[in-house]
Amino acid sequence: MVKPTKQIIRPYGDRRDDGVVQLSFTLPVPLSEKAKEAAAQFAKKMGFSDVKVAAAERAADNYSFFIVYARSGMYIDYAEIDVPEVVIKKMGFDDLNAFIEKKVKRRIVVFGACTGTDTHTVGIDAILNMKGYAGDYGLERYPWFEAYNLGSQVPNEDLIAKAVAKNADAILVSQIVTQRDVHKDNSRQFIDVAKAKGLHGRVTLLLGGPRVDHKLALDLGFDAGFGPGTKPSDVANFIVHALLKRMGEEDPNTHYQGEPK
Ligand code: B12
Repeated sequence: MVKPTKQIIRPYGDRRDDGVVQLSFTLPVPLSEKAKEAAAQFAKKMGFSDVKVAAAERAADNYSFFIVYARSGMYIDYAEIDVPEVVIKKMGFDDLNAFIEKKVKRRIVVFGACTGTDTHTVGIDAILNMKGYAGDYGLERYPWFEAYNLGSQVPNEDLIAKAVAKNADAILVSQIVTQRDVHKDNSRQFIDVAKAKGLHGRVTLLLGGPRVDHKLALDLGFDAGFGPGTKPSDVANFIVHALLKRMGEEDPNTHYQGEPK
């Protein structure tokens, strides 16, 4: 393989390549000049130079919040970075519905829930609910999707059983709480059950949440991962693409990088 040409990059503050970054953190001390000096020394200990404490505020009793500008001598070779990404050419609402009607010739069935002990529903609602998110319709609004949103704290087994009963094409798992990596443990358990039921490779399995990215989802055994800012149309387009691929009808023009083989 031809090695890519180096592409060295550094952070940009005032001038290109000056290495200036902005840091924010909280220290467990009341706000004072001494606290500001502690924040500056902490930044220097992290290897930064030209440290300036730009803002310091009381965060709570005995806690202070700081914004620090500082310079780093570090750089990154951007050409060396290789990360899987969901990249598909998106179709709009009407075009995608017409495309499903023409190519799939039936409604696409999707099931979603926030599973395990997680109570957060806003993320999965954003993707599935009629009203949608950020000006984008949710999957319930698509006439060519049949979407079921089971809500929060749904056991993985229940989500899978209900999805299987309706011959679902895709299952959407939302994981918001990440304390002690509970999202990873719960997601692994979901994949174990999905494998035991023979769904792996047959049903599109999607993971989403604020600490989820495509690489993590692939590593855990899902077909794709979606993080903060995901729009329902990103998910709708991905599901259609994945389904056509399984049907052997993949449109080469909508190819995305990083998809699992
Ligand atoms: C609202 C909220 C709540 C509400 C939830 C109400 C509800 N019905 O959902 C309530 C008050 C119930 C709540 C409870 C708790 N919460 Co809370 N909560 C939040 C808060 C403020 C907003 C979350 C939110 O709605 N985001 C908006 C949505 C749109 O964003 P999103 O979830 O990231 O979803 C997007 C993407 O991630 C993606 N996506 C998400 N899921 C999926 C799934 C698929 C398949 C796909 C494709 C995409 C996708 O698409 C969405 C749209 O772009 C966050 C802090 C914050 N500002 O984020 C804390 C936060 C998530 N909560 C937190 C905690 C700790 C809790 C509690 C444990 C607190 C407690 N001690 O009781 C409990 C949870 C108990 C439990 N068993 O789960 C922590 C989690 C920390 C961590 N690292 O895990 C946070 C980060 C707050 C904090 N900084 O401490 N919470």
